Amino acid sequence: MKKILTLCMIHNDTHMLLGMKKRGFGEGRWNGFGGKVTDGEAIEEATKRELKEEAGITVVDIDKRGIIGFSFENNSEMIEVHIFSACNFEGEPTESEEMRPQWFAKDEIPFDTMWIDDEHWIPMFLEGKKFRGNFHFTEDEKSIISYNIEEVLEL
Ligand code: 8OG
Repeated sequence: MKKILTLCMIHNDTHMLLGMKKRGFGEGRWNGFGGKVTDGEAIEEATKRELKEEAGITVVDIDKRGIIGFSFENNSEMIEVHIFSACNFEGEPTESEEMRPQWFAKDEIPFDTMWIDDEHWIPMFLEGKKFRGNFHFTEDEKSIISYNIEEVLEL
């Protein structure tokens, strides 16, 4: 079974907006904003909905930048995360039950407190590249067993 998730990285020339995940999957880590695509919902629509729910902001233009598949040891479920970039938004980033937003300088991204795969693709993201990859994690989500990530021209 494959679950589709969204992830939107909000950024400007110098900074990136991340949220501290307060509960659930990925709790205690800084991340972009996103979540599950619900039945009948387009992926882009879900991306915008999650930004509104988790950070209180509205985006109009989003640009798809990556697709990464995640799998975990002893778990048959596959996760496919569709990663978007957005530079303009309306509203003030606001803490929600799920996320506490904070701006980080692009050269001070807190990789130590993020999903460990992020250091493999966020640099490509910041260089403006599109990418596709897969990561296979240990059951405790703390180590990567194997991975591949490559730049692509089209998604
Ligand atoms: O609905 P929920 O909050 O559980 O969605 C999980 C969010 O976490 C969703 O935005 C996708 C994102 N996510 C993963 N795995 C990883 C990962 O390895 N790295 C990053 N940066 N985000 C991830 O599900």
